[in-house]
Amino acid sequence: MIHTNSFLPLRRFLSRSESEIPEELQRLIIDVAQSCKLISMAVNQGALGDIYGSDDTQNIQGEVQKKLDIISNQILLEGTEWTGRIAGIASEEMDAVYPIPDPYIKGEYLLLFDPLDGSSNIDVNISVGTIFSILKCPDSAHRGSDNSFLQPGRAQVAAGYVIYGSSTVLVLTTGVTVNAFTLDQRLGEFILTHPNMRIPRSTAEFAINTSNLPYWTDPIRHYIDDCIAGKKGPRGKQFNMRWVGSMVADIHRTMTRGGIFLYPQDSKNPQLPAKLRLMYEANPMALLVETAGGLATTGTHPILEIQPEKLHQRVPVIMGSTEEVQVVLDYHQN
Ligand code: AHM
Ligand code: MG
Repeated sequence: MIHTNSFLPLRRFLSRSESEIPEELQRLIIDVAQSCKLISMAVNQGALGDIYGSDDTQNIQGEVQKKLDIISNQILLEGTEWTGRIAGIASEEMDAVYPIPDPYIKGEYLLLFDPLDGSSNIDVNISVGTIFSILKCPDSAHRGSDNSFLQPGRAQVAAGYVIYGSSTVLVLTTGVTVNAFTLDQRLGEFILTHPNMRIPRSTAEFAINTSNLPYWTDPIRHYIDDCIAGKKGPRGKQFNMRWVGSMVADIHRTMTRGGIFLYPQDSKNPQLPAKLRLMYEANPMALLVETAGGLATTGTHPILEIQPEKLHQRVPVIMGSTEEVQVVLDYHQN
């Protein structure tokens, strides 16, 4: 009945993909997607489920953990640890690398995730998401150790996010194209709905938390001043501004209709000159954005080239439509 050429569930898409995705990687992506369906169900429960509010715990970043942060982390661990496909797991919500427990077999991949990004939006019913990154585990005596995770973003073999919004959408790349799949709630399947996503090269929409303005560096302040100056300013065009406060939602809008997303360096807290985490937020998003034809930079370095020094490293993030990101790079150079 539904077997038309345009009906392509994730599993079938992966198996017939142009880039010959190794079978174990296909299965791992499906495991992650499966866990995200459960997270989506939990998110949808809202006030009917016991998911709102905070726990009495803090993560390694000193942030209070929301109940849904912990639930989502647990769902992803339980959905992937037993499969024999991964050698270790790293998460925003866990201080150290999570070793695959006995008696499960260790596999050849490393999985990293921010289980529930945009936590501050959970209790107010605004879109949140899951971000994930998959690396090949180097063959070494210390398979799955902290060091085996410290690979630049270019080494990612797959990356994606799932947005829990008005619909649940998985956006995925294995480095060749970017494709989005909408969760069909009746079938319980992710169905290809946005093949080969491309980010428009130019834009007149920026996303930044302007309450941090007093703490930005000069290039960022000048760039935003010039955007706000509109048609009469040096940019000569009217800009629009959006800031959801969930990176997944802000990047999904950017991926879909173009834009520029900035969480730049700031001096608000000298201990934390950047907010977003390199390995499970910036890197997967940068791979998606660049594969879709956009650019991702810190302002001075391509994000995907950074050699990580620690698991929870933070990094300034500027990404989106190529021409606009290039303008920000020019502000930094001049
Ligand atoms: P989280 O992973 O603890 O949710 O924090 C990351 C989030 C991003 O999703 C979002 O872009 C940013 O923090 C919003 O920060 P702010 O509240 O400073 O605007
Ligand atoms: Mg996050």
